[in-house]
Amino acid sequence: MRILFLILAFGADLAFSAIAAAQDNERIPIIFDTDFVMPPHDDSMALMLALQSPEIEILGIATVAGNESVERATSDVLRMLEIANHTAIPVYVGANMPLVREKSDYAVRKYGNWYSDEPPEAPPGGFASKQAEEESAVSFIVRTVMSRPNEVTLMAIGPLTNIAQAIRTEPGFAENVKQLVIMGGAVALLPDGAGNITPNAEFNFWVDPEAAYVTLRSGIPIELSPLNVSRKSALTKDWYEKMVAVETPLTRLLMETMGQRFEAEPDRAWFMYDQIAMASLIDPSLVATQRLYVDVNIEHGISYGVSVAGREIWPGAEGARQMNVQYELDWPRFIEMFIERVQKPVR
Ligand SMILES: [Ca+2]
Repeated sequence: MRILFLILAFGADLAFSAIAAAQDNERIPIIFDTDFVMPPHDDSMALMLALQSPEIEILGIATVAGNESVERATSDVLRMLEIANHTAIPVYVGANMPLVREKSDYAVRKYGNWYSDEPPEAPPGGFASKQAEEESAVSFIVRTVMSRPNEVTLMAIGPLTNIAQAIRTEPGFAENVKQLVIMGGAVALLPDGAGNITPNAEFNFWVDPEAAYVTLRSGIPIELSPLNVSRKSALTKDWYEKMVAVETPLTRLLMETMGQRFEAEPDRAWFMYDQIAMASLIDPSLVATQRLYVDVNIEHGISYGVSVAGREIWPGAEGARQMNVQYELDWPRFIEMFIERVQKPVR
């Protein structure tokens, strides 16, 4: 009888271990590549969603210049990991400048100089004591993908400079990436396809058009989350108030950094961008997609950095690849999931 009990107990223990292992195996290993800035910027909310989602395993975070300098992206993301109690996740510093362009026109226009010329301002609560790794972002991305062939998903929600450099550094890189989710581009073929930095160009692609061109043509399986799907979102004051109704370190940060925005403009609705790209990896049924060929214009002129999509290859787009292009969003289900995840206790 005692032996039987031991066998049962041991068996049950094995069964529990098997379940735990299965759950662990089912987590999607990702590299989070970001031009991170604290809220109200979208990258930070996309990272909150990833950190609070049991389906996702973040292997490391790579920073890149985009919204702000790579120094600002790095110091803000290090601080966010402290606030979210995830300091074990390594952070790697990536590209400080686009692949080809000397400087970002955006930085020069917005700041009057190249934004790395000045040190970043301190994030909420001050600079983190956690430090970035010595290894470069490109080295980390290449090493991780090549050591786990067809297992790693890249979540790229900034300019694609690091990803393009990884593609060019290692000839076998592209064929060993499981999937690449990109927030970028705007597709005129589908509704809501205007640009947001020039009349037709989306910001991430426009900051580094050559990197977007290299990446989209690389052959990596791509899930593209363009402005067309971002524009199906509407973060209003009502949703914001629901979001911060439960107090956690994350919702406190959202209140500190987003609250003023809704007080100043209570009737305005805000788009969500990177958050949707991240959510679509957790639950692909939140978005509708079409298979389209997508290419990026790298000719200097009025359409520099513009993404163009077609159902067939068109003259000049020879070599463009087909990818999943998101164009529709189940907004209520998306925002409810986002709020539920952000409100969970910080582990
Ligand atoms: Ca971003």
